[in-house]
Amino acid sequence: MSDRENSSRPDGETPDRNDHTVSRRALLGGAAAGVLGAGAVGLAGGAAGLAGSLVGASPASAREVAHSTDVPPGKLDDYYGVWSGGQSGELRILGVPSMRELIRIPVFNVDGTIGWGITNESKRVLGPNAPLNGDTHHVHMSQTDGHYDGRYLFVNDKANTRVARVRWDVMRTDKILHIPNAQSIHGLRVQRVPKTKYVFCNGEFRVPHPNDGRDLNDPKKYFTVYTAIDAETMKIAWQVLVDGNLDNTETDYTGKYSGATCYNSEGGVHLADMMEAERDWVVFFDIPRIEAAVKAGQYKTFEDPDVPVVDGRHGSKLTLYVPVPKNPHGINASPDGKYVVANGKLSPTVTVMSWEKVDQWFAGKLKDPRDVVLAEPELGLGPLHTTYDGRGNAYTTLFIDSQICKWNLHDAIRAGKGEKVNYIRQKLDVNFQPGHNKASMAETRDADGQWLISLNKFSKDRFLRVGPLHPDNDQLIDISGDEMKLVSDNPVYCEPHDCFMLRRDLVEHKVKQVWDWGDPFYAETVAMAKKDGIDIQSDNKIIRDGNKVRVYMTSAAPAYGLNEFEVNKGDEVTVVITNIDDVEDLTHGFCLSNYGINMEISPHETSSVTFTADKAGVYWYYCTFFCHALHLEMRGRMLVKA
Ligand code: RUQ
Ligand code: CUA
Ligand code: CA
Repeated sequence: MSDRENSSRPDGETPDRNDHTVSRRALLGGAAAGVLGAGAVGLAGGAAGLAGSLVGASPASAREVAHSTDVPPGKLDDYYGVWSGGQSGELRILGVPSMRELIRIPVFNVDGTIGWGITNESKRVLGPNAPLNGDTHHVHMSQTDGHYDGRYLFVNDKANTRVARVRWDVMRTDKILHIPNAQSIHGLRVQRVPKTKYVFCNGEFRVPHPNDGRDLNDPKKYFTVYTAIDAETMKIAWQVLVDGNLDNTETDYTGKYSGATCYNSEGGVHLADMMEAERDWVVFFDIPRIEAAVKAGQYKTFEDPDVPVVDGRHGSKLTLYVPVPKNPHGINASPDGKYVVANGKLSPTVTVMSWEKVDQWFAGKLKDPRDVVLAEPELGLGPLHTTYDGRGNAYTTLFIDSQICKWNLHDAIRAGKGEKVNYIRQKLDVNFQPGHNKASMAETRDADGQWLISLNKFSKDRFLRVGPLHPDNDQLIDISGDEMKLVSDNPVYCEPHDCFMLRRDLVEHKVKQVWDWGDPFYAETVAMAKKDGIDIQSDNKIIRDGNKVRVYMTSAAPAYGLNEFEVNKGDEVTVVITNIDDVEDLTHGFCLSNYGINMEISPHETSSVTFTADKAGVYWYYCTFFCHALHLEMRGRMLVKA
C-alpha cells in the first residue's frame, strides 16, 4: 500500500475509497511500495505514492523517474488537474502528470453525451431560456482553512454573466446563478478561511444600470460591481459598487480581505482610452466592514431588490485603492499567506503587496495607499499571472517574451528596499505566449512545488496541422528541482484559461462512482414519480394525464423496462429512465431517433426528458453507451398515433 493512502487530510477523514480499487492497486503495485519506502523518502509530500513509477528504478534515478510524465498502463496519476474550457463553456478533469483527459463536465454548454441542456434535470440547473454558450475562465475548489476540501468547484461565465457550482462528488453542475448589476463575470475566487463561505466574482464591463436603453452613450454613468455569493445557498450575499472596472480577484489567508485588479481606471470605452494612465489600481475589500454596512442597512439596490449594494468607490471606508502600473491583470496570493502580487501586463513589473499592511491601512495606521507595496520587481514583458512553489519562489508568465520567469519573493522584497540583489532565478521559454500558469497545490497552504503548467495561447507549428484553428498548448514543467524543466507539450481544444492541480489523495475518496439513490440532483424527478405512485427502481408504467404522458421505465443491461410505449400525436411526453444496474461503470443512454434527444443514465441515476410527440409514426429509442454484448439490441419503439 502506498504511504499516500495514510497521509493526513485537513478534514481528518480516513480514506474510504472503494475497497476493490485499493485491493486492485495493492495487487498491481504491492511490490513497489517497498521501493518507495527505501529509496524515495524525499518524495514525501506531493509526489508521494509514485510507487508504480518506481518499479525497477535504481535509487539514484528515482527522482527522475518519479517526475516522468509516463504513468504506466493501469497506474493512476497523483494529481487531479481541473481545467476550465473557455469558449466551450465546460470544465475538464485531467490526470497529472500524464495529462490524460478523464472527463468533461458540461456547465454552461449543451453536451450531447450526457444530454446537458436536453434533460429536465440539467434544465432545472440551467434555468429557463438559458443561453447555449458560456466562457469559463476561472475555476477554483472550495477550501477549509486554506486547504482544498473536495466539496465544490466554482466557475465563471464571462459570456453571459453567470457563476456555476459543480459538485465534486459526482462531478456535476448543480447550481447556476446570473449576476445582476454587472456585465461579464471575469475574475472569480473563493474565500479560503475559515472555509469558503463566499465566492467572489468580478463584473468586468461597465454598463448603465438598469441597462435598458438609457444612458447608452454616457460612459460616466456606467458602473460595475464586486459580488459575494454565498457558497452554500448560491444566492448573492452582497455587492460593492466600485470605481473603474474589475479584472481578476484574489483572497487572503485570514478570511478578512480580498482584492481585485482594475485595468480601466480611466473608465474608457475605447482601447486607447484604457491605456492612457500610467497606473491603474488594485482595490482591496474589507469583508467584515462590508458585512457590517449591509447589516446596518447602508446600501442601495439596483436591478434586483434583494441584492444589497454598498458603495465602495474612492473615499469609502470599505475599500482601499492601491495605484499599480499599468493595466494590471492577474492577482495572486502567496501560499505562506503573507503577500499578494499584481501582474503589470503593460508594465514589465509585478507589484508585491503585504496583506498585513493592507490590514494596517484599514486600521488607520498607514496614510498612503502605496504604503502596502513592498516591491515592484521588473521581470520581463507582459507579466500576466504568478504562481508559487511553497519554497519562496514565484513563477510569472511573460506573455510578450513567451517565457516563464522564476523569481524569489524575499530577494525581490530586499531589492525593493534598495539592496543590490538578483531576485531572478531562471527564465524558461514556453511555446508560445503563456496566459495563466499554475503550480501544483499553489492556491493553498499545501503548495508543494512539484509541477507547473503553462497555459500557452498559441501552438503554431508544434502539432499536426488541423486547419486554421490551432489547438492551445498546455506545457507541463517539472519545478521540483532548482531548475524548471519542460517535460511535455499537450495540445488542448481552445481555450482553457486557467487550471489547478490538487493531490488526488486529498479528494479522491469524496468522488462517488455510483449515484446514491434519490440524489438531490434528480430528487425532483423522483418526487414527481412518487406523486404518480411510481417506484422508480422497479416500475415500468405509463401515466396518462390529459395530453400529458409520463413514461417510467428502468434500464438494466441489455434491456429497457418497456419495449414500446404508445402516445398520441401532440402529446407532451416525459420519459423517465432509472438505471437499476448495480455495477460500477455500467452506464446506459436513451436516444430517441429523429427527436433530437439523447441522455446518459449512470448506475442508480434517474434521467428524464420532456418533448412534444409532434411526428406520427414509429420511432426507435436505443441505448447509446456500450453496456453489454447485446447493447445494439437494447432498443424499443415509441408508437405515435396520428
Ligand atoms: S484571464 S490570461 Cu480570463 Cu484569467 Cu488571464
Ligand atoms: Cu444499455 Cu447500451
Ligand atoms: Ca488602464
